[in-house]
Amino acid sequence: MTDSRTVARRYLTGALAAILALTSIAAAAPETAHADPTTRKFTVVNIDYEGSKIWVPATLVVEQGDTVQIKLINNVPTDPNQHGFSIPAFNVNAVVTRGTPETVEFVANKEGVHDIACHLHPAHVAGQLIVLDD
Ligand SMILES: [Cu+2]
Repeated sequence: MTDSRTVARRYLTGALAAILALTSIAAAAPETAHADPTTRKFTVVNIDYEGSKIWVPATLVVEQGDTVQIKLINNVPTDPNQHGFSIPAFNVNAVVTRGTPETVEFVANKEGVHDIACHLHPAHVAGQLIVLDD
């Protein structure tokens, strides 16, 4: 005969076994919430929009720890023939001459929203590098 305490003990033992089983499944499952660091490649072009210069795309999104490779193309036909691509947070300071693409590479090891600007002509429309917390 089983009294209520025995039933309760059996129930709790079963529940504990289920929790342990679920925990071990969770521990064995591959991590999906955070991607492994990878190399993110972008091509960004300088354009002239009604007299304003802007690097397009203006917003780049990566995850913390990623290696970021950005090919920079300046084919704006008007002078000056050089524009800057600067991300001060990562000491990126490229000068891109019309017709001569440049590539910058760095590790995005600081999360947050970081300014992108032309350090030669501060009147440009600025952009952002968004580094997501990993
Ligand atoms: Cu410029």
